[in-house]
Amino acid sequence: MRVQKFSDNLAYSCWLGYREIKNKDVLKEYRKAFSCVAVINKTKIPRAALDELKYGIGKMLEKTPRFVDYINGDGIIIGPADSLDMLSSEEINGIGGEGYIIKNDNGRIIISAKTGRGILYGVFSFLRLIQLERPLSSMNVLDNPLNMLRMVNQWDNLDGSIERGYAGRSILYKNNKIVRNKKRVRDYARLLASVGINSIVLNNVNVHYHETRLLTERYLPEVANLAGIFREYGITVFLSVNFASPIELGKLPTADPLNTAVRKWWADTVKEIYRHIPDFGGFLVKADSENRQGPYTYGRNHAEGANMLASALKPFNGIVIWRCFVYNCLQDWRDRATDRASAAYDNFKPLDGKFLENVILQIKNGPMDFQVREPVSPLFGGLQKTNQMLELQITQEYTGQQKHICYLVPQWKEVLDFDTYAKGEGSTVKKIISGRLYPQKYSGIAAVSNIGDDNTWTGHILAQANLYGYGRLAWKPDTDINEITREWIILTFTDHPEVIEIIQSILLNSWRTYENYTSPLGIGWMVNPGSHYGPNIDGYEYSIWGTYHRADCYGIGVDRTIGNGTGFAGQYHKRNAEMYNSIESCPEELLLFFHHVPYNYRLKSGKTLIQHIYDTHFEGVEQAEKFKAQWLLLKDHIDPERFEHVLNRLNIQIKDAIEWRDVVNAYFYRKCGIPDEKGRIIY
Ligand code: GCW
Repeated sequence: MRVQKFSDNLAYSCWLGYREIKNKDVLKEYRKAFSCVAVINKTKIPRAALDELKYGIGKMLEKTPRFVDYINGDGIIIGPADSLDMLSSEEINGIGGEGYIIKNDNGRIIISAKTGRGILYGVFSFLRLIQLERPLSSMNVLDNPLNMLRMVNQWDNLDGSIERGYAGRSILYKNNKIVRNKKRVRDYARLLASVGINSIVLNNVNVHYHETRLLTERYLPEVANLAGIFREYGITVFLSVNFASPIELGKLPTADPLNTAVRKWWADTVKEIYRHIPDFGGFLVKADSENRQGPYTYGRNHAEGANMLASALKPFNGIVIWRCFVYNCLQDWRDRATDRASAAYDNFKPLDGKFLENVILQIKNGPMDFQVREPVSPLFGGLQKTNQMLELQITQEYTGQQKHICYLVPQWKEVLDFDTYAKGEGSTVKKIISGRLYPQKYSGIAAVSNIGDDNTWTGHILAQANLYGYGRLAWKPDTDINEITREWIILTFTDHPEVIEIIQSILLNSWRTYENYTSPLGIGWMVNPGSHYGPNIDGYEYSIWGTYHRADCYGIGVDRTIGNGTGFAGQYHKRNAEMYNSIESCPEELLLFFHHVPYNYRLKSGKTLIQHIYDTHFEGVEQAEKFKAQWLLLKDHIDPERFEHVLNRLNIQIKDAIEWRDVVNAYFYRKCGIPDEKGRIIY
């Protein structure tokens, strides 16, 4: 068997660089133990798994293992669980559909699973253990993913642009065609599979002219080629569809979901798709949102819309992922009663239980839109009879656009751990989306990807950690984030203790740092309209988008309380509703999300609100400067290319953080006239 070659470029290889093992003793032990591999029942083992095993071991041990038919003594045995006699029935029963086992059987290493996906995940996990230099004796893992769907959403357009992409152009499309050279697509599939991602949506949820035609004969053969590549890595493909397709493609006068001709058009179209891609996953739909058509266009509700597509997909076991990001984007800023935060719940809660079993509602983590800080969407815990999945954003639209370091894994972990109290204490989001709180036929987690054709994939080397961390959390939301972070650093850079400590400290402080110099206490926004980058406090204040801070000369914040405010707090279950409703018990990091607060209000720290705003903005910049000082200490431990890359990005971060600090502080100083207690310069 030949050895598949992957790129040696360090920035490009991300966490799959497979560095040589430096520790002589470990290397010796590994070389002895992993010199040959026996593959049992080869037709059931994905080619990609064997390629990876050979390549990864070859690189880390500088010695390619021999592939043999059987082994007597040391070696690796890889095979389907039902073809191996070294696994106990208990072990076999413990392996789920996509899980795997790695077992040290008297020195021999067994890698096994019940499916091709499981085998792939087992191999990637095994290679990870080697890179982490885990002792042979501890190589015993039985691991199953907790979430069924572990998905990425590409917001790629056919012209090669990426909506909210900060890492170059699309790797999938160029000039309204699917790329001819698909090497990069394969490399991406490999990266995703290495962290357990099992599904991908290939195009932007805003489906424009050309993307609408992905469903047609013109593109389907090439979509099928993409699906073939992802399939090799155990990844199912989905497409985002335009609700108005029957009009645009089918020349029908309507896209009304209850219209017979419309239903037939979708059924025929779906049939065609499955003719090309027999294991096609289904559709992702953004409907009645930000000027897209949807069931409301025809006076129907969202269950009627989603169920129509679900009926078309049902015969092929396809699913509809229906987004809950539905709100009025033509609001009047003068109107204080309408609250965008309430929209998803208002639109979908009344439909709980009305969706077909192959529909999943995809819910953004917060009620607004991927801000640096938001409460968790009350739809989690609100919906109790509907399949649901969580939508996160890996691409850093509102969190520094991959110019700033903003490690989002801690934010996601908070979301997953949030207790909705829907069925009493312990009704966490992670339980809901993994189908452990209510029975759901389908559930899981999706995130908007942060990659493009940049050599680093993510535009910022340290943003690779977000993609990695997303996959690891999606696999098992209980994983300790310190462990994920540490793992990523070792796999990506080195196991040198100082490097681990410094990068870990930078990453784990970065979300708070970004929050400090941008938007305080859950208020969000205050960015330049359109680009969503750079400070512009009133950028959205008098606009149609429903995203206001309501600052005046006395105070700031949106009153979302039950009595006096918009009532949004009342969408939560009692315990959370009460917590958010009272200014005393509302967690301070969300204070301005739920309350309009005077500048001289005293926070728990004893500081006034305005002093807190000044202080955090100064601190934020200082922290960014500290990141740079810390990074500079790593010069001797990191290759020049990646070292310089991060340094350049840090310089941009500091410069832009200063701008943010000064604009925000100046704005509030000018509004309220209260000087900084510490007498620092505010312009
Ligand atoms: O945050 C907003 C983004 C849009 C995006 C939309 C959505 C894909 O600014 O670019 O459109 O959310 O999630 O649909």
